[in-house]
Amino acid sequence: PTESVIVEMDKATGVALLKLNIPPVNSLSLPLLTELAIVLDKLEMDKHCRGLILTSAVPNIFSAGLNLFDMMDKPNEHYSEFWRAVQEIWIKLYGSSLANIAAINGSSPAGGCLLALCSDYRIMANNPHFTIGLNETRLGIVAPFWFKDTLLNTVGKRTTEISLNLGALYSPTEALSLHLVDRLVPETQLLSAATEEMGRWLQVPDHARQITKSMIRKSTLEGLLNQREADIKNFVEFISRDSIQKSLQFYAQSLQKQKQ
Ligand code: CO8
Repeated sequence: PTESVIVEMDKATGVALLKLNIPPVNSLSLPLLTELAIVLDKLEMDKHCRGLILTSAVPNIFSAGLNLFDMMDKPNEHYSEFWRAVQEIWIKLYGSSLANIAAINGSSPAGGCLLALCSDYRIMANNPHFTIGLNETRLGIVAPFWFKDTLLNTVGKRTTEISLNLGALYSPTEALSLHLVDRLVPETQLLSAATEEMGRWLQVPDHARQITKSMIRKSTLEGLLNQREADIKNFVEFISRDSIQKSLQFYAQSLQKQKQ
């Protein structure tokens, strides 16, 4: 069977290249989130691993975000398990002690954008067909406070206000100008640019970089850690509403229609 999370470890540098590999769109389903959590734990515990480059093995798509079908027409127990798994990935990635660079080689809406925002540095392929952003409101749903905080910490309050309210998806050039991503490179140079950038991060002694990272991100992480159960309850209550289910169904159908 093909692996859904491919990890290539460079033993010489201690840098792991992690590729999401769930065609067609790397949507974050419960099984994928569960596997990703195991992989991230292993890397975190590996004494030789210092850095993580996050990318996609699927052409033109970094990640389509959360799997819509995990949020549709399911019992509340499923919503609650799914949401706990989403929280877990954010806690692990945003709180990772590894230097983490996102090599964004395709579109990256919603949960896909969140994954990239967890990295320390984002490099995106400069292809005008790719888009990135937290577009939740366009689906009639609301990005939770910790999605908002992650964006806020990256781009500031005014850009967060505009982009979350509008559910805006940005081209690479726009994303760069808003500091949603840090650098654009031609698609063919993405991985070499990410590897080179990683070199810069690994020049800093790990302990100093890790303590600094934690100092900057700790209070944001605690925001969720202190109320995980309430956040799950809130999600389940919201997503199981008839009106929200209708919005999601409408959106899922519109994705299908675009193809016809
Ligand atoms: N989940 C499940 N299936 C998906 C998803 C998804 N997120 N995105 C696309 N698919 C499916 C499509 O339905 C399609 O299925 P099929 O082949 O059966 O028709 C297949 O994947 C391929 O999709 P496209 O034909 O659209 O592929 P393109 O290459 O043309 O486009 C895109 C790729 C740009 C990724 C496009 O599919 C897209 O825009 N997808 C939707 C992305 C999106 O809006 N995701 C939001 C998910 S919500 C989220 O992540 C955070 C939620 C926070 C919850 C808060 C609640 C309180």
